[in-house]
Amino acid sequence: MKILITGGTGLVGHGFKKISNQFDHDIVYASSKDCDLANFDQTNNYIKSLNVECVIHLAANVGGLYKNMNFKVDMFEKNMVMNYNVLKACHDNNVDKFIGMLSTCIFPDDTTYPINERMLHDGPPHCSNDAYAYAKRMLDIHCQAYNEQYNTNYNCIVPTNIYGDNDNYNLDDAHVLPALIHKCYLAKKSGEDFETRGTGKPLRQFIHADDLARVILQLVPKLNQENVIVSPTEEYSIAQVATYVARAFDYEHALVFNTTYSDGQYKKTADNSKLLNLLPKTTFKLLETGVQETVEYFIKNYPSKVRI
Ligand code: GFB
Repeated sequence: MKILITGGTGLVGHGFKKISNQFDHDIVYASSKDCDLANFDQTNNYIKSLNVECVIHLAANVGGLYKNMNFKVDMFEKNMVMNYNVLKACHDNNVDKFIGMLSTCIFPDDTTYPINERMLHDGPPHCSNDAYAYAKRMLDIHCQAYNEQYNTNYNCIVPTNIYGDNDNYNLDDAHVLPALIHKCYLAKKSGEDFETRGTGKPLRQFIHADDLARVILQLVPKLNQENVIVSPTEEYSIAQVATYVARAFDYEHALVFNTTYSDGQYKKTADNSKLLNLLPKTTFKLLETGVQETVEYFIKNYPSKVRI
């Protein structure tokens, strides 16, 4: 297939580049330098020019808990505009298949666990990321609208917290794992405490970007107007994650928790049984192994080749 991947130079885009040789696709990796997805005419002309059969839309304005809490307008507006432009351009240029990216954080906060694909609109999301969550929920609604009116084959993947090499390690905007890796690196260098924000009690599921990319390409021929949660089953406390990071830096003794910071959502436990029905042999990298590898990547590439 000829496939366009938007956000092709980001965390998951990088994962696709590492595993795509396992598949026989002609993949175009687009970055914001190739096309401003906030501009409809540019987006439409770009997708028209490529003549692709499938679009995997990874481009998004994303960030960790604290970025979501502090930049709600950006998280809402930039994602609404990009998603609207890309999906409309896909339809206007007869792209057969679309795969968008949601996240388990957009599901209802007051719910029963584990969450599954049918529960997406059953209630308000957590207040810490409601702006981002509703923008992403509208992508699902937009896909369904096209599928019902034009019988298109537009789908969404729902990953849990993603991590891996080419992540954003900015201390304020990053997700928890890259933020802790950057902090532990700096703490060890200066001999200071390794501070984890919050109580360390919240629970999260983590998927390595390479695993996510591989699973998405395996799902491409199978998806038919549906959403699929993509996640390992295991759930870890933030304290356990911080311990894995500290252990990878051989700096466990300095781990402290700053409870003046928000914990955000306590958990968002996701049910991956639909995925395992579609792809029974799916395996995921163990978190401790993935953390060790990502720490080695960070140490090797800091500061010039990492986003900080
Ligand atoms: O990955 P994260 O920022 O976002 O994880 P969410 C937040 C959890 O990690 C909270 C703790 O419980 C924080 O208290 N934490 C500890 C830290 N130290 C740090 C730190 O230095 N930085 C960060 N960021 N967290 C996001 C959503 O929720 O999940 C996004 O807001 C997105 O929209 C993402 O969907 C996948 O897991 O809470």
